[in-house]
Amino acid sequence: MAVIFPSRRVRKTPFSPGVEAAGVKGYTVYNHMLLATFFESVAADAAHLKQNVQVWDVSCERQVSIKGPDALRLMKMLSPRDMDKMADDQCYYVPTVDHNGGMLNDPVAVKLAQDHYWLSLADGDLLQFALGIAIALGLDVEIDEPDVSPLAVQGPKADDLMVRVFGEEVRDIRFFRYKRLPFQGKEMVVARSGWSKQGGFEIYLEDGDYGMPLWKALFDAGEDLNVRAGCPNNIERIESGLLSYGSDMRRDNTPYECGLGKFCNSPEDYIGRAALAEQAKNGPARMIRPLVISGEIPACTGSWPLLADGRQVGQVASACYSPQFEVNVAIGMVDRSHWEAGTVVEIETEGGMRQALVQEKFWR
Ligand code: THG
Repeated sequence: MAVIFPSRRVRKTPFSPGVEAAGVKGYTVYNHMLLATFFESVAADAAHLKQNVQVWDVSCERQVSIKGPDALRLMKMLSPRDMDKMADDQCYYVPTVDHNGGMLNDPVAVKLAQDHYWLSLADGDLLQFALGIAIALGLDVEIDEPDVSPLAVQGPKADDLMVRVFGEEVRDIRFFRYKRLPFQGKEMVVARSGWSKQGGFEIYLEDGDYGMPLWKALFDAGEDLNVRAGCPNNIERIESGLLSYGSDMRRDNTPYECGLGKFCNSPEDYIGRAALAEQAKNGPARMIRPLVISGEIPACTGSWPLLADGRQVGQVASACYSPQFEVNVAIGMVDRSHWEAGTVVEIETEGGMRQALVQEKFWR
């Protein structure tokens, strides 16, 4: 494919000079911003990630800042997840839905204060939904997209690298918790989270001017750890079952269909609650399932229908060959009639029909 032109619409990030210098080979656009897709090859990047440590420019995980006296009230309307149990230093994975229970986004919520939250977005303009509700209800909140750019440090050696830049304290950060730690005199939110199952952290850079100094400090400190520039890795995330909003699920899916029902535990009357009541009780009619596809498969650049007896029983929007597990791994949305592990279905790829087997679990 041809190159992508950055512009005011297709934004660069505070770390773009580092990503370019590291030899990025592919970009996608996510929240109107550049996101790298691979450096060496997706497979080589995945192998390196599983053994070492990588620094990922995930600035495109843009924050919606919700601040003010009514911040918690708005968060409770946006979140199917019980916000009352959220600790002051906690992050929550929060499926957000519309009035029909349809997925609008699956952000990570970060609680900065009782009256201040960030929603760290997947690809979608959730700010406009939040703003619309705040305006319609006359809520006393300020909603904006601040100059906050997450940088992920992922892989089994992430703790060792982060200690060298932020100090021993990083070891005590629990999963989906954060600490405010100084870098060159500037406090940064450092959370144990990230879009891989290899462990690691996310640093929420709150001032773009510190971007390249932070990038450089991590690479200088990690030379003997074989640190490399990386990015969310399509092989690793499919193996791990990490969902990509817009691909694996969209507004025509509910959190229950996405396997995110456990995050719908709010006692409050959030937007979409009534619409989800039936699925909360009886379960969804289709669900995200891991699949193994036989034979050779082309790159999955759209979605492939799942068929059984000539009838469509779902679709696959993420699939690739896994060098580690030596099979084609895939994430499907599969009808109840065919979602049980061991069920054989057919997949219609651009390269022809393939057989696929529904799996018990992902490869995490
Ligand atoms: N980190 C931050 N922002 C993000 C992402 C992130 N925004 C975009 C995207 N990723 C949002 N989607 C996800 C999907 C999965 C997870 C986080 C964000 C995730 N899930 C774990 C899992 O499924 O095992 C843990 C969920 C939990 O137990 O709370 O990490 O990655 N800042």
